[in-house]
Amino acid sequence: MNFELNASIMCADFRNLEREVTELDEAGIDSFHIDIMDGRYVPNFAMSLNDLKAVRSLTDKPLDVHLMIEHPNNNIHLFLNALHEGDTVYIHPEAEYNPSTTLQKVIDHGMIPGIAINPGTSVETVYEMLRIVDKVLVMSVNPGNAGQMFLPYVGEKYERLLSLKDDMKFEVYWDGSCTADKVKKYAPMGVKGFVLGTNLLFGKNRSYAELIKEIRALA
Ligand code: S6P
Ligand code: MG
Repeated sequence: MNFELNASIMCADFRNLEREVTELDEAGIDSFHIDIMDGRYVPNFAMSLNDLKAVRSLTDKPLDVHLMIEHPNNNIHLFLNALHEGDTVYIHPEAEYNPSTTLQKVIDHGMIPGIAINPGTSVETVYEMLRIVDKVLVMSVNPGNAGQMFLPYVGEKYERLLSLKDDMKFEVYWDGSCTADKVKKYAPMGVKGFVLGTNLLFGKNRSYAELIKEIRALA
């Protein structure tokens, strides 16, 4: 089955960032997921612009940048200028007065536009934007931290979005508490990619090549 694996770099060992990125790259990861936080939209600081630039310089694979910041339109150009064409930028619609204007900036820079949907945000709230974006990152935990528990009420939202994706032309991605049972169940249902953090990829004392091979064999 064809699905993408995205490595959540905020979970990597930052003392050895170059080694982490290189090993993941060589192990066949599909993209690098970069969690940018501002301490306001979410109660944490994970990665920021310089970290993104460092990862961008260490690999030719795509980056998917998950902006958990208030009013990204104010300074999104800093991120867009640091990226390559074809990288993905997700914004949280709740964090912006006019999210479609911000998404248009992403498109005008040659990047792939995406929205990230919080567990408490309904599909109805973002419905019109589904026609603008190419990717929808569905959060199965509240944004801000790795290693949280899956919120079961989000399951219905994945199913609803999967039923809309072909008509409205977007792909669905999983972010938060991605475990083996979720890959097994949701990859065959049509989830296109999974963000891998502490549950499946990091801190295991096993090679990324081995882990990625096992995850790909789940579905
Ligand atoms: C959370 C962030 C995510 C996490 C990732 C962690 O705010 O957007 O990308 O880093 O989901 O995965 P795990 O397996 O530790 O929950
Ligand atoms: Mg994320």
